[in-house]
Parts: sequence; structure tokens; C-alpha cells
Amino acid sequence: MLKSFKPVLLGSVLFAASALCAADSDLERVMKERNLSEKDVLAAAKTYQPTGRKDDYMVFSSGGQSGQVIVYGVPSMRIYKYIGVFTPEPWQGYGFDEESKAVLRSGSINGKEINWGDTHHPNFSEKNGEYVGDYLFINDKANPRIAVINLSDFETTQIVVNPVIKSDHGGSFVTPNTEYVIETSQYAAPFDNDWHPIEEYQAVYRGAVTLWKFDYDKGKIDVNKSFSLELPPYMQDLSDAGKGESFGWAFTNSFNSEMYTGGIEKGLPPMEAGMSRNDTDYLHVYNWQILEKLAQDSKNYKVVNGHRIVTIDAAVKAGALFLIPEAKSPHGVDVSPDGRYIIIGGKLDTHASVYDFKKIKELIDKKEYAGKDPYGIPILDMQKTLHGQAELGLGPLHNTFDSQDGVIYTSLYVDSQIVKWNYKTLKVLDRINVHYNIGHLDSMEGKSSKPVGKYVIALDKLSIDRFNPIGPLHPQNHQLIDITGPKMEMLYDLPIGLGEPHDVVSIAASKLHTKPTYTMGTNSRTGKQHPAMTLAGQERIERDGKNVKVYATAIRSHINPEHIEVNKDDNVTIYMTNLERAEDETHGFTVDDYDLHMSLEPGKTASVNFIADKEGVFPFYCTEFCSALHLEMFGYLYVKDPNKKYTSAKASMLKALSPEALKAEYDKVVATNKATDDVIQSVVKFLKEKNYEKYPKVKALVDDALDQYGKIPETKAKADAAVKAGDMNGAILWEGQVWQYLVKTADVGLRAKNNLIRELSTPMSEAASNGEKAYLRGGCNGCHVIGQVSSGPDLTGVLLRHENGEKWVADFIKDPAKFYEDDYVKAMINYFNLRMPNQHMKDEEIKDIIEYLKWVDENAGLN
Ligand code: RUQ
Ligand code: CUA
Repeated sequence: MLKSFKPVLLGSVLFAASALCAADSDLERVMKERNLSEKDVLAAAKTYQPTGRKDDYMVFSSGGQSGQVIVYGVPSMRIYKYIGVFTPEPWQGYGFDEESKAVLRSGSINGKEINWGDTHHPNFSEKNGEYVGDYLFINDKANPRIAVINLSDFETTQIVVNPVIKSDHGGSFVTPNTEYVIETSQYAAPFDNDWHPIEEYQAVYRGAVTLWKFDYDKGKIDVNKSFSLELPPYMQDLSDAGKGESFGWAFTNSFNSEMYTGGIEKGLPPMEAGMSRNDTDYLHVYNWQILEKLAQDSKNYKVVNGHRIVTIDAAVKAGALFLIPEAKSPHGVDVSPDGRYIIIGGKLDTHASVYDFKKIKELIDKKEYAGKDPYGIPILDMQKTLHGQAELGLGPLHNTFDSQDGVIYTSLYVDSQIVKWNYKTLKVLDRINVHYNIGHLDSMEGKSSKPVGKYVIALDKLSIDRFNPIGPLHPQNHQLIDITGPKMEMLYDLPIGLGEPHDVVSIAASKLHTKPTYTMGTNSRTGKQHPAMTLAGQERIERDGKNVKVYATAIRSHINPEHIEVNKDDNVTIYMTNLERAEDETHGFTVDDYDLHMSLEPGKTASVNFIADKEGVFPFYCTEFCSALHLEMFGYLYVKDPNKKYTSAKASMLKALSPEALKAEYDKVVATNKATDDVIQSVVKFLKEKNYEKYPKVKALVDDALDQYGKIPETKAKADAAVKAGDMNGAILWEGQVWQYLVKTADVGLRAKNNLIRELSTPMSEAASNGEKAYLRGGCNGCHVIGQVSSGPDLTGVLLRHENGEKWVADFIKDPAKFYEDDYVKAMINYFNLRMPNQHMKDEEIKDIIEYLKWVDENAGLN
């Protein structure tokens, strides 16, 4: 439908208006009915993805109080996944299978299980300050922790607990080559785990920045090589790592230079008043390269809870720590893509301050200080380090950058706006209203050293009236804004109903290299082969006293074993391997009433462990709708009390079929199997002739198909043995199983064939590909199967069957009824007992379909 709108997108507004006046415009009618302006439709056209079209950018959003990470695409704003991080996530089995529990539980704090998190700032791994789509880091503000997510499968693989700080906010920021992941404390607290009264605030309470060492090859934070820097109790806030000119340095602001400690219950002014008293707070400037060296020598650090903390004194002495006054109650701190400027917003100021690292460095080199704070840290003069300030509006919070030099976007929390301005010239360029009360914002790859720009996402804390009401707890609003022109244009509102998604980072989709399936037997949380990997034929149940280990497999459409018998209070572990190799053939597994679940993507091995403390019969089943016989993919866990006598019911007698009826049924199954096998043989012949092994995707499918097929001989032998033994019931069941294998083989085999045809065929022109879509949209495939006569004629060669074929076919599609009396068409109608209906195709669509049919003919030899 939007196709007819193309002139509007390409042409001038004038032309657009005249195009819209065209009488037969469906678009015009829909616009009227839905009360859409031209601007609305343009926004829709910029974000709409037709089925099958992929997004250009992938966005990773913190899930706020959900403790998860939300993944969505730009420009469509379609949500793809919620990644379980600090919170159990049942779909992925996260926190319900043993392998993921090992990760989730490594986030326990002093032995206490923590089952939620307040995720705040996600960040990608970087090389030279540019995003690399290998890892994502995210912090938990509530229970100071950092998690590592492996972007090859979007699974959380590590959680580290901060041993010395009690809350964090300024995490997780990454140094330009992912040397360190930075985590900064928020609320100052004692480093140790003892009691210290508030009177000891200045003496004992401390802030800190923790530098978590990242081992890139292992994809893991190396806890032993990580250390912290002690900071005064100024309530450190956000951070950013220097890059380019400021490489080696990092910046953290703070909001309580007053060191006020509150006491509203004692009649003292509340925290918010006491902490906003001074005109300025402190930006912390520190050098992690120097700190790294200091952390090698025990005279520079103290050890608390087994963790090294470089002291303020040592850092000051080594010239690694400085303070610069900043406008009161600052918030975001963002380093410009080239590393030269540091831009800071102030929640209670209307200005953003731009600091010049060159000037900072000069003062440091000259040792020119304006004074010292009570902890002996040198203070640099604010005016001498400032490049300048820009008046932006009320409540500037966060920044993101554009590909254009100097262009920056800043969120205004109080004004509910985004301001586009230039941090070099300090000129405001544009502003746009957002809905409402924006916190973070992010342009595409906007915080890397090479921002792409293109879109900005506004993360609005309040949505108020934007969406259908869903009760007093409203969703957040992520708004997509086009920033390619001089004026920002609002495109899309995405309600997010999962926590307060706090911050996002975005990356070009092409930079993500995800794996489609796992190498057989992989423990996805370690990336290594699972010791309990079980291949077909290795299924077994092992008992050792009260310990029962089940080595199971899952493949369409059965779990092996199907019966598991244990005694009450046995300690049961079920290891399961998904034997599939084809993409998207996931099985899930649960045992009813036992609070267990695992997700088994193709090739994965995972396990569940439980004490069988409830007696009875418990179905277990596959939880993903994996195949037509998914409902049959189940079994029973029998939990029996060995000390109890059970009286069993008499087996009921079912009426038996007569021997003749049984024989007839058996013959029928055997004949069906023969026919199905013929289809398979023709597909196999095709695949072999075309050297399918050369195409990995096709090969994976064929391997899966042959796996299924390979099970037939032994099954068939069982059927034959049953016939010999006169057990016709058994023979029918085994032949039925043969049929199951045949059908699965045929199903996967045909998918492989279609895939291979696509691989081998000549590339489709855009028109042909549009034609194929129109063909499918029009439902032509309901009657016509390419390469085969079905309820309608095969369309291969249709253009050659008629004189002036292209025109004939086009006219026929346009108005079939005109041809019903034509001799040829009459004969067809008689043969198929069907008339070609009028599908009301547009001329453009018919043209494209002809192109598609040409492509079919070109590749006719492939069918
Ligand atoms: S900080 S909304 Cu929690 Cu990222 Cu400013
Ligand atoms: Cu496997 Cu459903």
C-alpha cells in the first residue's frame, strides 16, 4: 500500500499533494480513516519494516528494576529479547537450570541470594574507542555488581560482586580498549562490613571507583587483577573514560561536596537541602594507567575484603587524582568523541559546562593548583579549565554525540526537551519536545569515538498520557527521533513495560556476530563442552545410592528417556542435550510441580537438579512448540516411596481388533511409508546432484534429516520382528514410528531443498523480489506451486505458453473473468475445476510478478 506513496517520499511536497489527490489512493482513504497527517505517514514510512526486513541498529537497554537487559531494533523499535541478567528469567531457563544458576548465584552477596537488580548503564566492549559487538557490560546500582553478557548468544556469563562499595551508579563504563570496566560508588559507606555511626562519616565513610580488569580473550573479568581507588565521601555519580587526547584518564562527578549527612527524623534539614548548598561540586579526574602501577606495590594500597584499594594519599602523591569544581548537582559526564572535551550537565543549573582536557592537562603538568580539599587532593581552577558554558534550559542531564563535528544532543529533564547544540561554538541549534521528563538519550553509536548519529532515542521517565491506560503504574516511553536533517523529527513512541529502562547503547547490526546454533554439547554459560553431553544412543539413567543421574536427549519430537523412576527424596539430576542442528529448533524442558525449567537451543546441553521430595506421578514435557508433534514430546517422572506398600489397580482390558483388521491396518501403514520414502529419495537425489555439502546451512539441515532417517533401519527391524512374533499391534506401532522418522526427514529435507534452490538460483532483481512478495501476499501460492501441478497449473514456463506471453499473463491477472470463455482457459477450468479469481492486483504489482515469473523460468532447471 505504501508503494503507491513512493512519490511522496521521493518527490517534492507539491508533487506529493497532487499524488495524494489521485482518486484511487488506498493510502489517502486510510489516512483519512485513521486521522493521520502526511507527517505521520512519513514517520511511519521511516520506521516500518515489511515482514522479513531486518533492522539497521540494535539497541541494548537496561531493564531498570527488572534486573534485565532489553534488546530492540532501530528503526522499527521492535523488541527482540529480554536478557536475564540479575533476575531469574524463565524463558531462557535463567536461574532455573544448573548452568545459569551458577552464574546468577555468583551474584550472591555474603551468602545471600539476590534475585533482582537495578540495571543502569549498559556499555559495549571497545577497540580504539569504537564499539565492538563482542560483549556487553551492565551494572546493578542496588547491589553493586557488574555483569558480562556474551553477544555471540546474548547470554549472561559472569556476575562480579563489588567487595568494598555498597551501591554503584557510575558503572559500567569501559576504557577505550576494554582494558577496564569502571564501576563507581554512589552512596558513600564504610568499605568494611562493620558498624560505623554517621558521626564517622568524614573519617570512615568513603566513595570509590573500582577498575575491573577485563580479560578479552576469556571474555571474563579477572577479579584478582581488579582494584579500586579510594575517594572522599562526595557521593560520586556518573563516569566516563577518556579517549584520544585524554586516553588513560577517567572522569567522575559527584554531588555532595558538602559531605552533608541528613537526619530529617531528628529535625535536621533533609539530604536534598544539605547537599545542594554549595555552589559547586567536584569533578574527579584520575589516571587509571598510573593507578594500575600503584596497585602493584603494597605501600600504595590497603586490602579490604581481599580487595586492593589504592589510597587517596598514594594517588595524590603520584599525580593520579585531581578535583575540578563543577556547577552544583551535576549529572551526566560525557567525553567528546575525540577525547578533548568533557561535557557536564547540572540538574539544578540551566547550563552545560564544557571542560577542555588540554587546559586541564596544562594545569596538571604545571602543578598549578587553586587549593586542596580536606583530603589533600589538589583542586584545579574551574574557570581555567573551562572551554565555556552554554545556556540550554532547565535540568540538563545527559549527552550523546553526532557524526557532525561538535554536534551534541543534551536531555533537559525539567523542560522535557532535547537540545541540539555545538559544544565547540556553544551555540544552540535546535530543540524538540519529548514526552516526558527525559533522562538518558542515545544517538546511534553515540558514545563511541565514531558516532553514527542518524537517530536519537529519548528515554522518557514519564509517559503520562501517551498510551492506553494500564493502571497507575505507567510504562516508560522510548521515543525515536530522526536527526538527519537540521530539525529533529519525532518518529515513534515505544512503551516499555519492564522496569525503568535507564540507559541504552546502540550498535550497527552488522557489528554483531551471533551464532545460529551451538556446537553439539555446549554449556552455553561457559562456552565449553558440557561433561554430560549425551549423543543419540547414549541416553541412560545412572544410580548411585540416593543420587540419580539421567542423561537425556531431545529431538523432534521425543525426549529420551520417556519414563524416569526414582525413589522419594532421591537427589535427581537430569542432563539434557538438544540433538538438533537446524536453526531455531529449540526445545524446552520442565517437570511439572518442581519449579524447574531449561531452554535447550540446538546443540546445547543443560541440566536441572532437584530433590524428589514429592511422591507421585509428574509429567515432564517440552515447553517450546517445536514441531507438529510437540504435544507428544513428554514423559513421566515417577516418584515412589520405597517404604510404602502400593496396591495396584487391575489392568483394564481393551477390546482387541480382529486379526484381519490388524493386518489391513499394518498394510496401510507400510504402503504410506513406502510412498513417503519415494518423496525423500527424490529430494535426496536432487540434493546430491547439486552438491549440497558445499553449503553449510543446507548441510546442517541435511545432517539433521539424515539423523532422523538413520534411525529407520533399527526401528523397521523391530517392526519386522514383531510381525514374525505374531504381535501385529507392536508391528503397527513400530511402523508408525518409522513413519514419524520419515515425515521429519521429509520435512527437513524439503527445507534443505528450498534453501539450496535459493543458494543456486540467480540473484533476484528488486522488482522480482517485490513480485515474489506480491505473489505471496495475493495468495497465489494457495493454488500454484512452482515446479509442480497442484490445485492450479504449474507456473514454470507460463510466460512461454502463450503468444506475447508477458502481456497475456498480465492481462489475465488483471481481469481473469475476461478469459473464462477463451478455449485454453476453459480447458484449464474444466481440468482443475477452479477459476482463477481476480486478486485485485495493482499494475505495479503485476509488473513485478511478471519479473518474478521470469526469474522462475530462468531457474526452472533447478526444480
Ligand atoms: S543516571 S537519568 Cu542513573 Cu544514568 Cu541519569
Ligand atoms: Cu520439543 Cu516441543
